[in-house]
Amino acid sequence: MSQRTPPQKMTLYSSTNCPWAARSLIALAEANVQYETVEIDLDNKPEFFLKEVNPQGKVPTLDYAGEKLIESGPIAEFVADLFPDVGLWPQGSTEETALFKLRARIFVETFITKVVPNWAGILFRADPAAPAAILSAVEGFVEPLLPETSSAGPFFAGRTEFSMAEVLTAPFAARIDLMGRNGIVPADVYEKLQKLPRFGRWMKAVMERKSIKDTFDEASNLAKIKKKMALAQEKKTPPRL
Ligand SMILES: N[C@@H](CCC(=O)N[C@@H](CS)C(=O)NCC(=O)O)C(=O)O
Repeated sequence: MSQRTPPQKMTLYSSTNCPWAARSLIALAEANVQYETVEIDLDNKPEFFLKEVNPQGKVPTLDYAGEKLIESGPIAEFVADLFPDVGLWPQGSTEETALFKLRARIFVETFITKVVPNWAGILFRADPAAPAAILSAVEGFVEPLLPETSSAGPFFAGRTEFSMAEVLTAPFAARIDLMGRNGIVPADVYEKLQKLPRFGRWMKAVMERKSIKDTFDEASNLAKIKKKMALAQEKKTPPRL
């Protein structure tokens, strides 16, 4: 299917290994829209990026017809609003729609506040307790919010297509899955995650989604994850006598 042209020119300032930027990449891929990407090296930010694009120096930043939009959540919301037919949010102001949005937002908030800090615990603190904490957060908080396995689709609320619930959480789920497949999340923990009936089904479907396959550079992310973990490990090592 040919890509749709946006109403105005779009340029996304992004970084391959950033899960927040991945939210924008996924939303734009779901919308199948044309845009330009500028890869920002976060370890060596170009001067023009800080001066002309985002003085905060953060990705994602979306340039929409000259207006610089920041923050991954609002950027994804903007894409969903600009292309409502994509269905990232259900349309219409019905009670059903309002409840879907509310529940999806609770799901995203739960994922980000309960699971992501433990994922960050592996990455930035080399915390040996973090993988088990991911499992218990998913089991305790995320699993009950996902649809039953008898539902038509594996995605949030039993949908067969992505909604904003996936756009905003999939980058983190994909990175946890990658870490599981590469032994960074230990095999027993990863296996238990995969065997959770709802989450296991959801995560598998997320990884098979075209917008994830097209936007997630596994080799680059894995290398960066290993580098960050090595740095975290070094900091934890007490100085030699
Ligand atoms: N709240 C922001 C977080 C974005 C963020 O922290 N991006 C990181 C990369 S993953 C970044 O740009 N870091 C560069 C810096 O903070 O200097 C969002 O959701 O867009």
